[in-house]
Amino acid sequence: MKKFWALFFFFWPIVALWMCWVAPSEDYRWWFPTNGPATDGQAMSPLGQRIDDLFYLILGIVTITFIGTQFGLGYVLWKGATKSEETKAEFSHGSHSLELIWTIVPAIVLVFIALIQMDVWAQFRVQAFYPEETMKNGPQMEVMARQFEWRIRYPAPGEALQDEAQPGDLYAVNEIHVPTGRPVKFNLRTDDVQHAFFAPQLRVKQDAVAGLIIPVWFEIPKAGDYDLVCAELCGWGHYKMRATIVAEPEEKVQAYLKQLQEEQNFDGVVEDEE
Ligand SMILES: [Cu+2]
Repeated sequence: MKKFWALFFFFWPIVALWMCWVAPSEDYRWWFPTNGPATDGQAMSPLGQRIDDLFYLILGIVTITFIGTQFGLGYVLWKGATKSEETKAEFSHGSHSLELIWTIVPAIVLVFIALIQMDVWAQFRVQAFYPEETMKNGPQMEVMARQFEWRIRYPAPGEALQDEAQPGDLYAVNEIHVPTGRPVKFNLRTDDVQHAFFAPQLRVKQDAVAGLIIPVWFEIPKAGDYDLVCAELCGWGHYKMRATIVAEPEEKVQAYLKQLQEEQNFDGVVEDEE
């Protein structure tokens, strides 16, 4: 029975190794969302791919640590299990050098992770590091989260987006049209409680906080429909806060905005054809 427990703790690192090996493989892709145009679980934005790389790096570090500690535990158990009944127990006051090692090594690993993710973090969250294009073009639209939908406000074609609603603004609900192949910046706001903008395939997640206008950006190289959901439990209709991000060539976005403008300006009067 003693040996069983030693083997038991040897067994789990092997399972962990196997899981970390197969999880990212194309057959499984357990870690990441697989719906949308990408069915293979790949991030659909360049920055998202870098976030995934960080995830896998940390997964690797955690796996190695887990295997190390489990084997250490297994070794000690096995040693204890194979000792004869007569062997007396040894009492130890610990090892100073061991304690130093398992303090310094994790500290180095944590500092390493902190440093290596800084660049991605800055690009994702710090405005000064956003792609230059997003600074030049300004926000393309406002995404207003409210119980329980996403309201999109575009400036009138040719105009710049203002924080306050303008008479010529164009509105849409639960559908965002963005051009492919270049960074798109928008202002995220909430009309009531806290919500969170979550586009899983793009690896973009940002809280919408009452009173704040938060600039967010992403880039989608491949045309297609991407999911947008609310990732903050915001009330009974939280589950209904689903929208689509339609990534398409610039001309199509312009055509969509033009159509939106026509629909919005339509006064209900149809000219008689006679
Ligand atoms: Cu919500």
